[in-house]
Order: sequence, then structure tokens, then C-alpha cells
Amino acid sequence: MNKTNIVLFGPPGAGKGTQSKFLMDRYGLQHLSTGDLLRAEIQAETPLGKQAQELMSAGELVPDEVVVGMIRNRVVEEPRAKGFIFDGFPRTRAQAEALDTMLEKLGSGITVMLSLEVEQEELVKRLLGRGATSGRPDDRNEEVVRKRIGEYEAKTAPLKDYYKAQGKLRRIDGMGSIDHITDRLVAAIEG
Ligand code: B4P
Repeated sequence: MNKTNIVLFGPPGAGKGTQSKFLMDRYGLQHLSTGDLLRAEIQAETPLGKQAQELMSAGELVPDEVVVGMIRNRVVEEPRAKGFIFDGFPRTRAQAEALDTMLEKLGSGITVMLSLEVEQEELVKRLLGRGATSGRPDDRNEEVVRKRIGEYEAKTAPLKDYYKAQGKLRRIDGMGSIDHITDRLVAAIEG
């Protein structure tokens, strides 16, 4: 197994999408963001996009089988990739197990899970800040933003234990400047 597969983990607004851009350039990895894939489906007005739009605008998770199917298609399409950065995926235990199974079938696996740790009020500030400029509907409403953070705490944060049991969890301080956080991620990958 000589591929590098990174799970970039953290609550909404932790900087996963932001940091992925640096990591994909530095390590030549393919970036797979379930949030971006879902927003592309919404943009294309597909049936899947219509279903996802309702859930996303309410701050809820999209069903596991939908996101697992999207990720599986992308992973299978890129057999020669040096590896992947999984950004915003997995978000539930069922997704994590499905990811392990699909990578195992390809003779590969997760190398490391990097968990960005950020204080809750900072998350709310960052997301509402982006909502004011980017037009992402799920970033505009404070109630929806807090609902997403609640979903993370209830369904997604427990995955740290799943990866910890495999010896793959690395906690990264996600407070501070974007450059400093990139340095911490690089140190965790190369250290
Ligand atoms: P995502 O698209 O994954 O969005 P996100 O969690 O809000 O994080 P994102 O990566 O975009 O933001 P970042 O922290 O980089 O998910 C959206 C929705 O899609 C979910 O709510 C869910 O409904 C659905 N979904 C996605 N994946 C799913 C799955 N696997 N299962 C089920 N449902 C799924 O950045 C946020 C802001 O902070 C930016 O403005 C950025 O510029 C800023 N920022 C970043 N780092 C900073 C720093 N150090 N200092 C200051 N600001 C910073």
C-alpha cells in the first residue's frame, strides 16, 4: 500500500476546504469534498441535488448511501491517483466503515486522520463571515450554522474514536492564522 489517503476532519468552518487546497498542491493528492460534489449536483439541478438541497439548507446530513456512492465513483475513476484528501467525508460511522471497505478492496487504506480542533464561537464567526460574502445559503442563517455544528458533535465527532482505535488520529490546533495551521498539518503528516 503506497498511496497516501488523508481524512481531513473537523466541524463546519474548521478550515477543511481551505487547508485542502494547500495539501493537494504540496503532496499531489486528489481532493474529494462531499460538500463540493453535493453543491455541483444542486447546481446541475439533478434529482439527487434537489434532495440534497433541502437537507443542506436545514443544516442536516445527506443520507449515507448518497455520499458513499458519490465517493466510490470518484475513487474508482482515479486508479492511478497518488492518493486522496477526503474533505468532509466520512461524517458518520457508516460512512467511515464504507470508506475502509472500498479502499481495502483496492489494496489501500487510510494513512492518517487529521482532526482540526476549533472553538465553537470561532466556527460560528467564520461561517457567518463566509455567508456574508459567498452566498452559500447554509452559511447565512445562524440557526442553521448552529444546527450543523450540533450535527457534527452528535454524529461526526465520535469518529475520532473510530480512527483513534486504528492509531490514525492526529489532533491539530485549528485556531490562528491559515498559514500556521498549514504548518501544523504538514508537521503532523511528515513528523
Ligand atoms: P461542507 O461543504 O463539507 O462544508 P463545511 O463543513 O461548512 O466546511 P468547509 O470545508 O466548507 O469550510 P472551511 O472549514 O474550509 O458541508 C456542507 C453540507 O453538506 C453539510 O452541512 C451537509 O449537509 C452536507 N454534507 C457534506 N458532506 C457530507 C457527508 N459526508 N455526509 C452527509 N452530509 C454531507 O471554511 C469555513 C470558512 O472559514 C471560510 O470562509 C474560510 O475562509 C474560513 N477560514 C478557514 N480557516 C480560517 C482561519 N484559520 N482563520 C479564519 N478563517 C478561516
